[in-house]
This record gives sequence, structure tokens and C-alpha cells, in this order.
Amino acid sequence: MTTSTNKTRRIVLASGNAGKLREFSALLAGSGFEFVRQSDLHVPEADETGLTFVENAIIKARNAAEHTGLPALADDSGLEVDALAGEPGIYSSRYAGPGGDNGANVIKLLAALKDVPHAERTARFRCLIVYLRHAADPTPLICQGTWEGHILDAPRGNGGFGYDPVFLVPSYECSAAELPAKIKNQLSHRGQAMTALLSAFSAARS
Ligand code: ITT
Repeated sequence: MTTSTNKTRRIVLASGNAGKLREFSALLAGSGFEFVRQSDLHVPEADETGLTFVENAIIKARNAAEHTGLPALADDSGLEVDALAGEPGIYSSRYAGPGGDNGANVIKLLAALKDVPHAERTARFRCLIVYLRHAADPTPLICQGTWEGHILDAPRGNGGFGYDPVFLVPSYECSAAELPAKIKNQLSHRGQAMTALLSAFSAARS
């Protein structure tokens, strides 16, 4: 994964989240994209100062494109819980503090929903993916996906990352952390956004 051909497009993945990077690696396999992680190119993490998923995704993609000169792909994503008026939303990774501690985030979420009955524990993951051809690209490609579910009373499963252990996937009656990675990628907010992005590329090339 270090050289480009006429048929491949070398891009930088503007994420420092190991869980996302694992999923992107699978989602981009065979797509014609050859990717490099931003940490491998010593790109510093961007400050996520936006108030929307799309702003933050653009900030991250632009930061990576500026530092590398490569086209960049970024994901801003999060969990919206209806009983919490959409929280933690864009602050999902920082819900329990700036360190991005998945375990602490889950504990805080379960405490906030302690007395909320199952029927009112509806939630969804959202994912915004932004692709910038270069740092000053005035027409970024922007695709999104959502994944509906419920918040469980306690964590289940060891797969995935983030809030997956407490996200009930109704069609499978298990948590997202209990799903095989391949199935999660077929169903998830990130899988949907990535499928849309790859279709947009195919359309642009044909
Ligand atoms: P990068 O900005 O470096 O990509 P990040 O973790 O800070 O990493 P975000 O700001 O987009 O990324 O926050 C996304 C958070 O939302 C993530 O840390 C999880 O807590 C949660 N999240 C997003 N997608 C998820 C998924 O598929 N499964 C579980 N939790 C997810």
C-alpha cells in the first residue's frame, strides 16, 4: 500500500480512531483507493471546533490534506439518544471528558438513562464522510449514513468500538459489539456513508 498506479487513488485517512480505521480498511478493500493513515504521515490531530458533524469532518479532512498534499477522507460520527435530546451527538467521543475514553463514555450514558424504559431508549448513530481532493477543494464530496437502534441497560459483546456494546441492533437482537465486523459494516452508519461515497466516485468516473 505504498505506491499508486493510474487506476488507484492514494488518499490519507484523517482519523486517529483505531476502531474507525479498522472499519475503513475493510470498507475500502478492493475499491481502487490506496490509503495511508494520517498518523503514519505525522499529521497532528485537528481541533474539532465545529458545531456540526459536517463542519468537523471538513476540518479534519482539510487538516490532513494540508499536511500531506494528498486527497483526504474524514469521518465525523456520533450517537444521538432521543431521551437525551440528541446527546452526546457531535460530542460523543468527549462525552465523559476530553480523553475519548470509550468505557467512561458508556458508563456516563448508562447512568444518564438509568430510569428510562426500553421503549424510550431509541437512538441512532450518524456518520458524515467528507472527501477533499485537496486542502482548498471548494466542492467536497459529502455522504452520510444513519443506523437506528436502542440503548441497552448494560454492555454486551467485545467487538467494534465506542458505544457498540450498548447499541442494540433490533433486526439482529444483539448489540453492535456482538455482530461480526462484516455485518456491522453492511448495516452501519459508516458502511452506508462509505457505500454512498464509492457510488459517487463511480458515477464521477463513468
Ligand atoms: P477521529 O476524529 O480521529 O476520527 P474520534 O473518535 O474523535 O476520532 P469523532 O469525533 O467522529 O471521532 O467521534 C466519534 C465517536 O462517536 C467515537 O469516538 C465513538 O464514541 C462514537 N461512534 C462513532 N461511530 C461509532 C461506531 O460505529 N460504533 C460505536 N461508537 C461510535
